[in-house]
Amino acid sequence: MRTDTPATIYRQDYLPPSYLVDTVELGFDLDPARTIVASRLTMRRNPDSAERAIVLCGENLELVALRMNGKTLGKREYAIDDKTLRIPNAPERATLEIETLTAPRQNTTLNGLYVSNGNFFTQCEAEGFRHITYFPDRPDVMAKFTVMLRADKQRYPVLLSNGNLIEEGDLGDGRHFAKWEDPFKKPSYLFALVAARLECQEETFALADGREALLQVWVEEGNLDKTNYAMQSLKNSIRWDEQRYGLELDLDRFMIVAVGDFNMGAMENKGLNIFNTKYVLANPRVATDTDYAGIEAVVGHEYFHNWTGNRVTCRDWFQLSLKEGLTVFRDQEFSADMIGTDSGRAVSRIEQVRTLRQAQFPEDAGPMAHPVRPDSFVEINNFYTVTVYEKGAEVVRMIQTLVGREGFRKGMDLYFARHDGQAVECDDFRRAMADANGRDLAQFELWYSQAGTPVVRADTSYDAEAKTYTLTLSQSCPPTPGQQSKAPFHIPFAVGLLGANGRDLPLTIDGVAHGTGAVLELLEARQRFVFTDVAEAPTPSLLRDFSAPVILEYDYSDAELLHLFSHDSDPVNRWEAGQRLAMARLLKLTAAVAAGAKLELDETFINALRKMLSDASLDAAFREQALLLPSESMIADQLETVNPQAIHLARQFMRRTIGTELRADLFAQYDANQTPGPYSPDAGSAGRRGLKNLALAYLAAAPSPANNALAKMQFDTAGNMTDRVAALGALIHAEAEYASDALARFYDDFEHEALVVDKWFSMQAAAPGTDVAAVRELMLHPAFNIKNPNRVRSLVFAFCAGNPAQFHAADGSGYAFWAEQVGALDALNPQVASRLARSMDRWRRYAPALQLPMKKALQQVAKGKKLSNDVREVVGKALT
Ligand code: 0A1
Ligand code: ZN
Repeated sequence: MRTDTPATIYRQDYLPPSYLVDTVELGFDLDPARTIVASRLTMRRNPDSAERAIVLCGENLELVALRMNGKTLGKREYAIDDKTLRIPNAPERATLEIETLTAPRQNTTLNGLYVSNGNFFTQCEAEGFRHITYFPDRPDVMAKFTVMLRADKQRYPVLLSNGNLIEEGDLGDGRHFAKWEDPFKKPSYLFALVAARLECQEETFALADGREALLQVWVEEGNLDKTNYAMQSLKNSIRWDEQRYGLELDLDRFMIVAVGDFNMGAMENKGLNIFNTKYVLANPRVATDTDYAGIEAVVGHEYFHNWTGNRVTCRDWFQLSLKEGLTVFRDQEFSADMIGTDSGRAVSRIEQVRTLRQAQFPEDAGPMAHPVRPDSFVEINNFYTVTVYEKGAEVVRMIQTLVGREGFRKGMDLYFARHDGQAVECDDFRRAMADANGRDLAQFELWYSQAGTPVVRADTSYDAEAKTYTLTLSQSCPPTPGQQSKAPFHIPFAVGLLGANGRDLPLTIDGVAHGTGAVLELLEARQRFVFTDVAEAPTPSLLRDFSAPVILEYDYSDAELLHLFSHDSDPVNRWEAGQRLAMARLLKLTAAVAAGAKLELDETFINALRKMLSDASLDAAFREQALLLPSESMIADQLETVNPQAIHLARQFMRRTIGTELRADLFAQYDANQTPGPYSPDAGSAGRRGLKNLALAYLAAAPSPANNALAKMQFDTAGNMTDRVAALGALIHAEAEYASDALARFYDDFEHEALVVDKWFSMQAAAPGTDVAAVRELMLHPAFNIKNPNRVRSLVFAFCAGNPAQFHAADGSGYAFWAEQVGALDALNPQVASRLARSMDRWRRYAPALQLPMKKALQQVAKGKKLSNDVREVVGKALT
């Protein structure tokens, strides 16, 4: 029976599986219209369960045959509904043989077995395997898989699955087969198959223990010129995990396959990672520096899952952050180590902080707020969130800050020693870290169980006579859905004190010298820390390196911020000081726009930016970060009532003023940061391009014939995609005459590169001049395809989530468009629809004139007849 209110699943209701599966033999007769799946499961009763029935999950399957221990089961010997197959009174040991039918070509959800551009792929996390065959589809059931694939040889020359290829050959009748065996037991969500016409770049790679592994990157025909960077990133990942964590590749063969239709970034299936093309394909002609960085991070991420996720997996999906938070932390550290300099490490930290503020803090303050380890969900696919991933990574990072790098490694070693081959909980990870280091991390558990972003308020006083400096920290955390009051968190709080000369002062706390930086541990609601022998009234540098994912409140004066912006030895706080200076002004400007008052920007601020821009002692990448303004949505987050147009105008005014006032300096930096010679995506070159292109963007914000000519010149002569899109963006934002020609030319040049066409759509969708009507027009373009998630993200998401001033048009047209698109997408792909639905999460914070049409649009979606659980949960929570 389907009801209107979908069931909520609670973490506390966890029960162990009734039966365990030792081996799985799967046979696939692949046909896009009608694929036959034969499964043979050897099962035994779980001594830890009181339940006597075998319970298998299965959805959208046609059951053809069911045998137990060699005997066909009669209709009365099992019960079946649209989600479950139950065999009551099953024997202690059972061999089940199940035959089912599915229709992969009809599968537009991209979940389970589906067809993309004529090729077969699977996506089984979190609960996709149940769309392929009946199975106890839960991560705590781990089994050994053997897979036989049969398909037409011409059409599907490549047949891949997890583990090792043990046999292949012809079947006659134009079909062929391949048999794969995965030596490691795994949960069903890590199963994968690919049957396709593909080509690969391959290499053998020497592992630390002397074994050799075969590495392959599989792509569609015509893309072998874009696989080098993914292959290089894979090799770097393998090396890094060996060196930093002593973790080796445990397979003889490791494959990456790129697919153009994919709901997420990539998937860590054992030995057969399946990737969104966006995170595999790159060459200088089609990919930007950001794309290259994304490939390195995601290749690393999926590879690192082999240990943190696959060898040790999750007991249940509430534990998702056990693998995701830890693996994001690992990929962040990998990327930072690949840059290899302190300054580069700081830039990656700054980017992480920006993501948190841009996406995670708003989530934690909205209707979908949930703990890193959620307590309940309706649809697990809605919980692949920035909270589980990025905040989860921050939680792991804080543990490392508390126990130190070496202590963290000891904790990891103990974690694997205890749990290799198991399905465990977040608590098991925390316990391993605590036990390996003799630390009490009991209070730290609250980071997993309490939602919301803590606010830490700092107050300071200097006693010149006693030469003491007192820092008082108080913490609080706002209520979140289902959690009215919060207990104090265990917060690592890194600090330094700057003298008037800009240098760090030595720190002494309770008679103990701490060098020039200390990590304080805030455990109480309010705690005092007294620094002694402080020779002068210092400027405090608080929450260095963003040592905890909190909102820090401190009444910095402009003078203190300017001092930190010029001198702080912690680059993250140096950047932060600049962000605070900019934010204060952006908020004033926003109020001025709304009041119709005159807009002004002080010279002190402009001069600070000028100095930063031209400080050749600093890396270009850092200067770029320091000159980037807080985004419109970050500004919105600071306001009680959001007026998106006022925010946009205020920020535009600041950008234009920077472009005007710093014109000469921007031109100078534009010239100074050229990267002659062949393109290389290394951090140094990317940083120079970043600063150069930021200079171009500021110049374009203050359009003039000379500025526009510079953008045109760069567009016409660009030797790589980074420079080309930067120039095109500048032309579009300057509304330069040449912009439409440039857009047309860009399309003509890259019409056959899907990922570049995505850029073409998204640049237009996010442009200030693009309204709903223009987006609707773009949707009629022959290259738009609502079934392709990348394309939908590049147009519909880029507009609804990335163009706030237009999306929130006063006439409510943006909201009506949103409702329409959520509905249309939901009928095809609920996961994608549900993500789009989230762009209205924070509707209550907008001015009353916008709130009403937003609420109406949400209600309209909510009353949709055939709404998926995915979308129902999101809009339901938004309206609660
Ligand atoms: N585990 C993957 C993310 C992922 C999750 C769900 C998917 O389909 C619904 C696909 C991928 C990762 O963290 O990379
Ligand atoms: Zn992951």
